[in-house]
Amino acid sequence: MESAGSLNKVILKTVKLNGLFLLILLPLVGFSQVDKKATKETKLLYRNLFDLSKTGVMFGHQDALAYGLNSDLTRWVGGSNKSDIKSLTGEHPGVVGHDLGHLELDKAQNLDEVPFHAMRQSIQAVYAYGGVNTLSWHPNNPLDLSKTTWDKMDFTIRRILEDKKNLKSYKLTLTKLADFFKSLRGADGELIPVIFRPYHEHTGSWFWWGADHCTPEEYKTFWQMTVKYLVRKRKVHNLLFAYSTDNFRSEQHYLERYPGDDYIDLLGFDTYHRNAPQSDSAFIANSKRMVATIKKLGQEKNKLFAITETGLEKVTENDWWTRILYSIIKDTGMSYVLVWRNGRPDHFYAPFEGQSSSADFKTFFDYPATLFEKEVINLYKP
Ligand code: BMA
Repeated sequence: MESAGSLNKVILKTVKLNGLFLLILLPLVGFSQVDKKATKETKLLYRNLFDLSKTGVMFGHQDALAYGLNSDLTRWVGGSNKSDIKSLTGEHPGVVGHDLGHLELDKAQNLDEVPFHAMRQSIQAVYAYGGVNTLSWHPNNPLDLSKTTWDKMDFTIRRILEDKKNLKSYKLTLTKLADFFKSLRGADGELIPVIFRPYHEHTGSWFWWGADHCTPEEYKTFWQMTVKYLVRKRKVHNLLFAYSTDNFRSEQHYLERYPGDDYIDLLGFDTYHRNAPQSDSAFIANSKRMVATIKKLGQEKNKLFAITETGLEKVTENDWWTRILYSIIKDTGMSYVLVWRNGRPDHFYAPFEGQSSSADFKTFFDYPATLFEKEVINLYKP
C-alpha cells in the first residue's frame, strides 16, 4: 500500500488490489479520539496505532535515551542517540517514556535529573525514527510546591477545585505544560504527537491524587478540567490522553474513577512484579486478568489499550522476557508494554550489556510480535 496525498479531514490513499490501483478516501475523524481538533499527525498516530496493534506489541522503556547502565554498573548519561536496548539489539524501543515532574517548578531538569531540553531532543529523536513518545507526570503538590508528588495533603484536589486562587495557580502550572507540549516540533515545524498520561496509579494512594485523597467524582472532575484547559483554552492539539490505574480488582474498580470516553484515548494500567520467583504464577495470572479487562473495554469503547508501566526490579529472573512478560502480552492486541527506568544499579527494569537477562531479551526482541524501532514505521503518515 502506498499513499498518494492528504487533505485536511480525509486522507487520499492509493491501494493496490489484484494489480489494480484504487483510490480511496479515508476519514480522519470517526474514531473516538478526545481532541477533534488534533493535528493531522496526532490523528494519524491514533488511527495507525489501531492498525499496528494487529501486528504486534511495541516494547517501551522509560527514559530510554536519557541514561542507562554500563556493563560495570556505572551510569551513562544521554545525548548521543544511545539506549540500553539499542546497545543490546541494534534498535531503540518502539515507545519511549518521559516524565514531566518538576516542570511545574520551572526547574531546568525533571525529578530524575533529565534536563528538559534533553527530553525535548529525545522526543524529537524518537519521533524522527518513527517511534512513540509517552509522557507521565509526577508533579509536586500544587497547594505547596515544596512538597513532593508523594506528599499527601488533605483533599488537595478538592481544594484546587473549590478555591479560586488554588485553581488559578494550578492553571498556571498547566500553562507551563502546554508551552512544553507546543515546543515539541518535528523537522518541518509540525507538532510532535505524544501520549500524555497524568495522574496515574490512582487506584493506589501514594500520590496526592490517589484513591484515599479524593472522591471518584473529584478525580473525574479534576481530569476533565485538566483536559479541557489544555485542549480548549491552551489549544494544545498534539496529545492523546492515557488513563492508567495501578492494580485493580475488577472492571468496576477499573472504571470507578474513569473520567469518560470523551476524555480518554488509551486505557492502561501499571503493575509491577515483586517477590519473584515465588510470585511468578500469581503475577502472570493477575496481569492476564487485568489485560483481559482493558481489552474488553477497549473493544467496547473503541479505545487503544496498553500496559503503561511494568517490570521486575533488577530483572532477577534470566528468562523474565520470554517466560513471563511475553506470556502476558502475546495475542492480546495491546499497543505497547513499557518497562520502567534504568535509574541505578539497584533500580533498573530493562536489560543492558552484560545484564543476566540480556540473552533472553534478544530472543524476545526477535519475536515477530514484539515491535521495536524498525517495525514502527509510518505511524505519522497516511
Ligand atoms: C519511581 C522511581 C523514582 C522516580 C519516580 C519518577 O518509580 O523510579 O526513582 O523518581 O518513579 O520517575
